[in-house]
Amino acid sequence: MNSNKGFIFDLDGVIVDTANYHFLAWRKLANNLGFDITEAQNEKLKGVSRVRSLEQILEWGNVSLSQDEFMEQMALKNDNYLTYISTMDSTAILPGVSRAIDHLVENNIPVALGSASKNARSILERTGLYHKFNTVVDGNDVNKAKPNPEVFLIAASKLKVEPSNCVVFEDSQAGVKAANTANMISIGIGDKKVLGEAQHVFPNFDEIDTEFINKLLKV
Ligand code: B16
Ligand code: MG
Repeated sequence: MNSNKGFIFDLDGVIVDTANYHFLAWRKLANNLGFDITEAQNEKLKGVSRVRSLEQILEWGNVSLSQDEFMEQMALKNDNYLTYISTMDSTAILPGVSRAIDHLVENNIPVALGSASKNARSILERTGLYHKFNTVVDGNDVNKAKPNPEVFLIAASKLKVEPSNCVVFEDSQAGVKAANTANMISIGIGDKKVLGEAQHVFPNFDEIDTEFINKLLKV
């Protein structure tokens, strides 16, 4: 198939349901510090870097930590998160995702990962998806967290595709904002009420058929 398009997938909440594990680990941290966080607050954390997430949570709980305590809490949160994902394998890939990625790969369309997570590479390896991506850009490769578009712009440049020819799949408000700022086509995965800024929103990948993807290739 002849196309000048590139596709960029977010990881947590798009390819695998780790968004829930991030929430559980942050909630545990907040509870240990004497307060709670809600699912609505968690929406604001999706796609946001580990450091920025902890800063935000501490603001909500009105808690201040020394630099050492801050680093300790970040490490604890990540340890808990790693425990949640320790048994993850290919069965954790969300429905419809492999079909979409395989369709793009079979048609030689460049595919990238654009995630804020520093654990992204290990999750891709665990689920057997790593080799399908032409490039992986994650939390280790960026200085500016979503909603800054840096992660997607680096992915586009590595794919050698113009930003305006890139399609981004995102489950977070911050990520949709980042894709829009990068002048990319934003596809929200989740609730339309939450991801209203995206150009298209689907509840999950099962609802995205090959015909829709082929249409995007021709836009
Ligand atoms: P880590 P994504 C993001 O991944 C998550 O949505 C966000 O909840 C998390 O805080 C962030 O990665 C950092 O993750 O602690 O594993 O480095 O959605 O951009 O794939
Ligand atoms: Mg996400």
